[in-house]
Amino acid sequence: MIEARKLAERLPGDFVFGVATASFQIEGASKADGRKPSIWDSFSNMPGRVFGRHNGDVACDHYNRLEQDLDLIKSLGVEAYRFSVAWPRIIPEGTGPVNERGIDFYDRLVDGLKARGIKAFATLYHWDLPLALMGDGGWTARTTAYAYQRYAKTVIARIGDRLDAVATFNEPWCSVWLGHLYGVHAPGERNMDAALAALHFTNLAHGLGVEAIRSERADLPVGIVINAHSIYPGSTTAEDKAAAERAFDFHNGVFFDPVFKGEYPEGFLAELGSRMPQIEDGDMATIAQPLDWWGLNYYTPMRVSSDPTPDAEYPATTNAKPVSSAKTDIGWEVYAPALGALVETLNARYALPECYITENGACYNMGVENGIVDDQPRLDYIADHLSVTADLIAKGYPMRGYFAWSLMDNFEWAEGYRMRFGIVHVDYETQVRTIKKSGHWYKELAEQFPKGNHKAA
Ligand code: IFM
Repeated sequence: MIEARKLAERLPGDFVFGVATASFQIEGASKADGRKPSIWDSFSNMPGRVFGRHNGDVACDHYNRLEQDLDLIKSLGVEAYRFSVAWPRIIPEGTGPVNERGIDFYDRLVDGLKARGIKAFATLYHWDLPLALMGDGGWTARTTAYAYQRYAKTVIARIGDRLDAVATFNEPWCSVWLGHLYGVHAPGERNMDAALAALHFTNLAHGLGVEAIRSERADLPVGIVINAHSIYPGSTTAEDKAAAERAFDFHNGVFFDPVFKGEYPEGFLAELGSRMPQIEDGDMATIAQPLDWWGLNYYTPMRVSSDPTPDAEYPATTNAKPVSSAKTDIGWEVYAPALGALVETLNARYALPECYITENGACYNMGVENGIVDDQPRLDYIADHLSVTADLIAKGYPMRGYFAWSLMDNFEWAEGYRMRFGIVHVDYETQVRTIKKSGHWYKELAEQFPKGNHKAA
């Protein structure tokens, strides 16, 4: 087991330790104080979409347990909390009236963080699109990008003064490809043309959001959070290497190239450009405004082979075998070196600003026994990935902080509540929170930062 103190010695004194959550996954109170449904409320209530037809009606009841959960965060010794704002609480129909009672919740949240000396990292969009916007086509409509811009401006005008950082989007890969191409996430489409429209309008919304945020608070550090994929060819054949390049463009390049270079990848455009929605003059410049930081969410590598099926749709890849036999309970390969390789590759390809690991963690479903949750594999997973992060810093990469996913067990999207990522266990019957072994270890580590507070060994 990696000792927390030894690991701390390898990280800079101002490295930020935090915990992360997202609105739909923890808040519950889905009808409270003027909130209206999001696409995840409707999706989770459709048969066959989410395991056990679980939904977000109650979740971790965080909305009603705010103070107690903020105390929990404080008790973990972390310096920062990453949360997301629910658009359906702020502008319940997506466009139209602003719901002051919804904003009040985040007002109390950021005040509660400040009162406890915890930094606030807000994400404006973590997938809970107001359902009413589906009437216009949701993310497949250009108008949604402008609705998002107004929403972003509204949030920052009210709480931006107390935020330490803001991200426009969380993991656009999921809301675009999982939501519109693979049908696994809301709204559940399986249609490349729809997905390409969602891709461009999400990227555009990011750029419009950056403008909106800066127009309200020029000094607030703005970024985007991307679940970049660490892609390996399944073999050393030229076909598989070419497949890995295509996969890079499709899974990473379509977000990184627009945001950091102002263009879509050439290979991707050659294959799918004719099916993209209209890209208007100025769109790419809007998308590519310089950012203050970016967030990396990393969990597992992606291994691909070339798909031999004739006419296979771009990127024409299939899944290749994992290299490591270690898997988490959700079935994801555990392979920490892929985090290092990913950061190196991305920095070689793009001029990136400073980076926070905004999510990293593991799904293990052990429960409470005699008051204890012994989740040693999660502890090892986090320690190994932090160790890779320390190596990256030693090589000169600007890694500024790490947020454990997640503060507590929560609604794991299509998997419902059966998959647990928390460093704190949640009993969904009683809403009792129990800090897991990994959480105690994380606290020991986090408490040593900032290092001005270091207690002598
Ligand atoms: O729970 C999710 C989170 O919402 C986004 N990143 C990945 C996590 C684990 O699947």
